[in-house]
Amino acid sequence: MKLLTTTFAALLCSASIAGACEITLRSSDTHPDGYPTVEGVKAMAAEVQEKTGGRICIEVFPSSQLGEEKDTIEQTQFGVIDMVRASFGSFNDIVPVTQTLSLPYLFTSPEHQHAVLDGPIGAEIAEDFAERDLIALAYYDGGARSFYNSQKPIRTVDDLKGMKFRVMQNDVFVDMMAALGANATPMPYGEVYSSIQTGVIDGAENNYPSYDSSGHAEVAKYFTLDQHLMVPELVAVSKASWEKLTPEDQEIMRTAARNSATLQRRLWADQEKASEEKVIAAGAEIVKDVDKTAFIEAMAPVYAKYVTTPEAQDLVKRVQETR
Ligand code: GTR
Repeated sequence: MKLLTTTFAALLCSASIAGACEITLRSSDTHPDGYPTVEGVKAMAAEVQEKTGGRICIEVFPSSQLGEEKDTIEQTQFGVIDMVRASFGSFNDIVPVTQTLSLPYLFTSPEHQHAVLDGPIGAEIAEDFAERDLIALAYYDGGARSFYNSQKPIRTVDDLKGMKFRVMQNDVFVDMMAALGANATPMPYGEVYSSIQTGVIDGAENNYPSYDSSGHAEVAKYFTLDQHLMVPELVAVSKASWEKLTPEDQEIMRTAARNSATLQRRLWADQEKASEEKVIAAGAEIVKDVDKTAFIEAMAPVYAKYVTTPEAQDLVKRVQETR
């Protein structure tokens, strides 16, 4: 059914513009239609299609149709998929600098994160991605991630003791849970709902829009606004696909991606509010009076483990000093 819908959409898309698509780029996203990241890449697709007179089409495959995030990143590296929108948290094994940029409480606000990613640090990170055959085109918002679970309201670090939480498949996040006295179960996003439902894990952690759109709010109603992670999101193109484009078309892609980031960030802010209201109306209990200082202090061992080289120390310092 999903496939039929997509094929139909692709037909419509190529038929709607004079001239059929000469190049079709397949883009993967774990999120469903309507989610800000999916809508961001669709807006990029519309601009590219218009500016190339319909020659270049980007076909967005939402809802993990092309696979779970880590797999689709590898497929993009190898040119099996042309584009991927994914969280920095899923690039940890491939682009090590993303580990530093995924440290808990590193970014202090969306504005801080934008200033870092839109400045020289963002450009340097793009070079690291390019060395791994991924062309970084746009940094999207992913908000702040907080804990949620099916068992009880979490108010303090102590409340997390011994509980089991899903984290993304990334060592930084596993160590983060250990630093908080909890147990981490790394697993793909698509397995989280049933794992909470069957009690394999007590909960997970994410932003409001993901908590809402994944349905996790239905099975884990206690949400604690501790905002421990602000992990950037990326739109990347496979180097193999990129090199098939002319410099002019590459420029069109870059501009459209930049414009899509502006739109995505606006959609993100709206969706955060809408999802918060929706989960509360559906019965989620949100703990807002969290002593964040205690959470921040508990993360010291994670920094001690991951910020050891002069390069990592310098990067953390530069991020913290960015205004
Ligand atoms: C979301 C993010 C996804 C994915 C997911 C997860 O916030 O947008 O790309 O990384 O979290 O937890 O796996």
